[in-house]
Amino acid sequence: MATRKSPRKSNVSAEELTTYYREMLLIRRFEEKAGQLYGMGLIGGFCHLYIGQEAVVVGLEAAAEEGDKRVTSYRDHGHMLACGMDPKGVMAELTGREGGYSKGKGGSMHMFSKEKNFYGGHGIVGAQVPIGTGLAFADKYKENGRVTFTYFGDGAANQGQVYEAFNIAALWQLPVIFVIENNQYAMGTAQARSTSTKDIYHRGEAFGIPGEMVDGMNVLAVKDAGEKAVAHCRAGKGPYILEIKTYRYRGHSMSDPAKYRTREEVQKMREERDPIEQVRTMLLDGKHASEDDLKAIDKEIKTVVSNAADFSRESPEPQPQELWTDIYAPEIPQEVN
Ligand SMILES: Cc1ncc(C[n+]2csc(CCOP(=O)(O)OP(=O)(O)O)c2C)c(N)n1
Ligand SMILES: [Mg+2]
Repeated sequence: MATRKSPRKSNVSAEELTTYYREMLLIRRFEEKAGQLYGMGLIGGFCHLYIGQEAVVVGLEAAAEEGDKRVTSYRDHGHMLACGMDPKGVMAELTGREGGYSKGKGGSMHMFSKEKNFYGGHGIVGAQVPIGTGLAFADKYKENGRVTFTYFGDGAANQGQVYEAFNIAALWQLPVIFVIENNQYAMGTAQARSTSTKDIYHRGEAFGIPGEMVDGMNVLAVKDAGEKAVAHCRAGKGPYILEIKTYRYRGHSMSDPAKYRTREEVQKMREERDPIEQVRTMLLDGKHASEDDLKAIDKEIKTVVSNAADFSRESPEPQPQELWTDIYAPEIPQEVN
């Protein structure tokens, strides 16, 4: 199957394009700010930025409906923002403050929102794949028509538990979309050094799971593919695999010497394939927006991000007695919403 290079353009409204522009820009600016706060020593622990990959979550969220679920790895800030979580709560969690989504006790890799059906944030590579499959099992059991987006990386795709999850998802025809965010590197290891095949989307064939490859730098291509996968799952046909080819501009985490690729490689991707620039060009060329309109959006996003950063510095640190809370569930939940 070929990469989707020329998604439909004709029936995309100016409003829709502007929404994607705004959502991707929010992630980009938020991550840049997180990088700055990390540099200032305000964020402790690990911090994995999503810069470059914005079209993946924004495109897939455009294909999702209310009540659908998502779960991902440690590179999770973009997923949270794209599903509508509050930038203030996310940033305050990064700085370990009370106003954070996990009350400042989880940090970058461990945030959740029941309200937005965001099930983490997981630091163990691949751990979220069986979890996402389990969420889909609950939905199938309850016959509620919901779909779970289970995101993982190209590196994680080589893990055994992924294939155990594929097997059970196919056997029970679970409504789960396995989203492989192939950013071409697993820490410092290029895909070609770790993975026996160039493409990964066909890894479900042995289980009867259809898969397709998607241009992850093009938000419209991602949305199209997402809609197809969602329709497949909602029709009760079981799981679907999307291998979304993308690229991260920053290091694996904030402490990455970046010796495994050249500056030129990153620069080329930024100049030729940037997902935000692509939408910007579509908006301007199609006369859907003027330079001034886009400047106004940039300004608005800047304010949202700077308010989030202010909140993340002003919110107090958690009280010491918080060490003893949120450890065990007070009761075993009988009903999962
Ligand atoms: C089970 C396990 N093994 C190793 C690690 C260390 N580790 C953290 S991220 C990572 C690479 C994963 O790469 P990929 O799945 O491609 O995701 P990306 O970071 O590119 O988003 C590794 C090996 C870990 N966290 N968990
Ligand atoms: Mg990767």
